[in-house]
Amino acid sequence: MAEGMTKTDETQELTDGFHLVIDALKLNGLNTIYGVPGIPITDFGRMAQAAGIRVLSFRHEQNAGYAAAIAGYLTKKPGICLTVSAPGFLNGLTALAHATTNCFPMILISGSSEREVVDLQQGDYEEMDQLAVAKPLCKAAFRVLHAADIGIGLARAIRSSVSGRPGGVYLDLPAKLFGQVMNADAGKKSLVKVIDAAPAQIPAPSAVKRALEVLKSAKRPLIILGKGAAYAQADDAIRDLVEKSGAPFLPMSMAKGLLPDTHPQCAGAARSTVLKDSDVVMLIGARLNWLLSHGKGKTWGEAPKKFIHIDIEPREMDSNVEIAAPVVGDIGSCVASLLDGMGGHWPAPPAEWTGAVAKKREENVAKMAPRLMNNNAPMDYHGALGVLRTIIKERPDAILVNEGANTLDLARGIIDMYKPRKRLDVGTWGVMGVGMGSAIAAAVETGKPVLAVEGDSAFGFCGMEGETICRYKLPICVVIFNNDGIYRGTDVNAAGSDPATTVFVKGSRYDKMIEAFGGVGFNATSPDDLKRAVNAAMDSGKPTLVNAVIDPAAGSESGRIGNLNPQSALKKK
Ligand SMILES: Cc1ncc(C[n+]2csc(CCOP(=O)(O)OP(=O)(O)O)c2C)c(N)n1
Ligand SMILES: [Mg+2]
Repeated sequence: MAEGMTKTDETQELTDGFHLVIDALKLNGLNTIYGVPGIPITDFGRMAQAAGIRVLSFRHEQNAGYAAAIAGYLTKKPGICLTVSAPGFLNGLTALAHATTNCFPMILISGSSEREVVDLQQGDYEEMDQLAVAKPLCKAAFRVLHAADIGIGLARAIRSSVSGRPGGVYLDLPAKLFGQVMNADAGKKSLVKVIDAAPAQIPAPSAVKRALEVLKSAKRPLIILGKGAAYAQADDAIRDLVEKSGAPFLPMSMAKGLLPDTHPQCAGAARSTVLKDSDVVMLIGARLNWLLSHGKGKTWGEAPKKFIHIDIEPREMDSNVEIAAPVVGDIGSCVASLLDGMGGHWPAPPAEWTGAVAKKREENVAKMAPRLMNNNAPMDYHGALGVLRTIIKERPDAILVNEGANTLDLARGIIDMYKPRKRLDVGTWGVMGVGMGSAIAAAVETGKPVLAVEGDSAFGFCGMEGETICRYKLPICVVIFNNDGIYRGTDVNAAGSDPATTVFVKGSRYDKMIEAFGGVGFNATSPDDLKRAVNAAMDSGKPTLVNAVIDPAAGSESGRIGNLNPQSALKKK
């Protein structure tokens, strides 16, 4: 008789830890799991699949974790990643930390070894105090020891991941828990359906009033949209606010498309001008971190600036510079309150300002245009990206995944986005290797075609998931910008022995990798080739990998952020 059971239990229907976890997930509408099987969660995966949960098996937990992270971003429900103990857990942990840094809701559920043995450090199979390891790297971490607590455990994990500022949560499920048996009725009653998991957080009316006063005082207003604004799914209200304000807006990378990049107020192509010359800056779900040069220094110019900051996390305020008007609340509620307060007649910003921004933008767009039309072979970034830009324009519903250095920075500037949450990239940390996990989750969660534009180095971190893409027959076209290396393919090792640290095998044929798994491979040496190959892939919806041959000398060190490389004060001899 199982521990904790009474005599009468034997005649009653029973359930166990396996089924309680499955039932708890389903009760809360969590119907997809991204993971890698093994002890102690292999049977759990099988049972979850049998119970109607979609369980996607990856080749490496880190990629499953990145998939769960972006699933959370796209759906506002925690993405679930499932891993085995110690090594699998650690592989998933990078993605959990990435989710937390990016404010994506995600739950890493990991099997773990026996507490009694782990705590006495007696050398259990895959022994590790996973809860302690996870804690500093996520928003919250929980362990469930009793089957009767599974419902509460998952409820705490869900609420922690999505409420307030979303983030990653770790849920530790020791092997023994899965096999624990309890009365089925009591088990059912122990489950918790989380009601209103991310409650609205309404901003104070006085904060809204203050923010509108500051905005109204602006001669040169600017609105910056972050991925928090895209996450909020308050798309119509955000568009109304931007349009009513008449201010130029600058989308951060993953906020592109919240309003189309071709919108007359979009200042994407006049970024340096608006950052330097604006006098009032309203940040919506964007943080003043390194990506915005911490709100100070050369990028932001000399003129005094006032910041209005809309964010759900009060501690974000004044994190880098003084915030004149903090508005704390969820983005949807904040934007709705601001719109209310603006009323019917909001004065347009001075035409001198909006005109100057529009002029700069047109100049920059015109300067870029001929470069995007070149048909050079081997291709440069502009020729190749010019083609992909048109393909996204013609297929605005497709999801664009993007990583690399030059491949990322140039694609971000060149490829216009037209709809919200269609651009998925490396996020706050600039992580290489998020591409395939993001592409898989994007296809699975939205059912839309995916175009993944990948540096050859970036792809190397996650390329084995090409098999996963083929196995699940996902409509993903991967384009590898193959410039033979990291940043460039031209470095030479001065010592003359091994290859230089930043170069790969020259002329590699990544297209052959996907053919090994039954996918379609193309080798594209010109923009015309690339156009044909990608259009065919997007039309067919078949797993495709295009090896786009890029001039190895075309890129620059670290793409657009070469200035972050440390320099020695010692002059070279
Ligand atoms: C996990 C991780 N490891 C290492 C890096 C450092 N890094 C930044 S960009 C990059 C690769 C850039 O090369 P590639 O993807 O080929 O793009 P390219 O500039 O050549 O177009 C690397 C390794 C990183 N950002 N993330
Ligand atoms: Mg490269």
